[in-house]
Amino acid sequence: MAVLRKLSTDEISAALRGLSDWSRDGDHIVREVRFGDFDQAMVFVNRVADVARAHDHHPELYNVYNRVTLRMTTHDAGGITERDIRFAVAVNALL
Ligand code: H2B
Repeated sequence: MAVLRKLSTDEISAALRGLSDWSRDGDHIVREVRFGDFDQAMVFVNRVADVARAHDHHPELYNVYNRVTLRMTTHDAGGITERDIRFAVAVNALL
């Protein structure tokens, strides 16, 4: 499947230029989001869970009080693919 092709460094850089607040950390793309409090962070986590179900693609999610960190990679491909970029676009649309 084409979307499961690992993107090249140049392709990842190009994708990130169009994707505010995400950065690359090795085989992941990463974004941290801060909210006013824990409850707002949890509402966001549940919206992200809906995106995950819709995309059949699942983030690594980390929470510390009002902060949520998302890390995306495609395990099936062993790196960053178009699926991760699409997921990040959908997450940004929530914010
Ligand atoms: N999520 C993530 N982040 N990476 C994957 O490789 C992955 C996934 N694979 N969710 C999906 C599920 C795969 O197992 C199914 C069959 O699409």
